[in-house]
Amino acid sequence: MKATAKAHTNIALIKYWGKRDETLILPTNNSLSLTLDGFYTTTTVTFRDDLSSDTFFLNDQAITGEQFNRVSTFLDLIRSETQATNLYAEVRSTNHVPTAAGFASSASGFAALAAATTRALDLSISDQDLSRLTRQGSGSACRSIYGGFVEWRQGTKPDGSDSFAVQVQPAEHWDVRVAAVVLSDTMKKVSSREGMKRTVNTSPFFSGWVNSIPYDLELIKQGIKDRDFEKVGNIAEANCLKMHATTLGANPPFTYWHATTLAVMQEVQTMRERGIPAFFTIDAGPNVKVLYLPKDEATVKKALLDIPGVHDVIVSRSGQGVTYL
Ligand code: 2P0
Repeated sequence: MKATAKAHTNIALIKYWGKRDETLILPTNNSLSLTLDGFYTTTTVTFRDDLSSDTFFLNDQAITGEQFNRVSTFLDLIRSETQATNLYAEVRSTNHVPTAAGFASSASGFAALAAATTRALDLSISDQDLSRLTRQGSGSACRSIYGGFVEWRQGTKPDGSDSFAVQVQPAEHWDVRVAAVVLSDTMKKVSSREGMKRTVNTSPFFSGWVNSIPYDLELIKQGIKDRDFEKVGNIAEANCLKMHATTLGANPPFTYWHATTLAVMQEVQTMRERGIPAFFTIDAGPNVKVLYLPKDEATVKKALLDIPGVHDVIVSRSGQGVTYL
């Protein structure tokens, strides 16, 4: 009863920002992401009859507290939903997601955990069911089951049975690159869970955000299909700005941006004025991700590294979905 799975993280081009059910992790809007091959987690799950509780090791360190509880609660969910075992498990994960890069390692982490756990229990489960299950560990993780461009359909049912991700286009469809711009000062004050909740509950801009999603989603999917980089980049950048605008309307208001975040955003816009198609997107933290095409890689990387306050730039191609090792 042992299996190992590998899952990549993903970057949202249409953001998931807001829950309608916090326990089941059901979102208020559809979202769309690109899976990234540069950042991933491998996880081995072993169910053992000599354990009196679950154990979790991350990069060979024993983990306790909130991080452990999220893993153990997720295993409880699989045990109770599938009735496949009542044994406890040893979970060993290795994160190849530099924490400083500002990617939520929870996306690759929960996707790899769900895949390894269901495989260790020998459950035959469709990708859709795996995505639905993974969603309950961390929302954005349900998109990491698949490679390439992926849409998480929010669904309408209260039990969440129709809330899961589907692949829009495989990684091979289009070679789009993403540069993760790592800032020197990356302290994050508001977690994405708390930030989303506060925005849903208090921001008068939240309804505007939600109402704008169907249009953005339709256009970006057409742009991806047509490999129209200007279209996809412009929609992704505008969608990110709308998400971040909702936080300024929250009570108390907050922003994830630092001074260097703005400097990177301005440099990306300057690159465009110089004829280099590059577009930014930002998650629930100060780091910036920049979308660009392969021919511009050297230019984009150099321009970003030259910005004062930028610590590193890590580039990635589009990646594959979950695999088993
Ligand atoms: C996203 N983010 O679509 C958005 C954009 C952050 C900004 O998904 O509470 O770690 O575990 O469902 O998935 C971060 O939130 O939150 C996120 P939970 P998650 O990628």
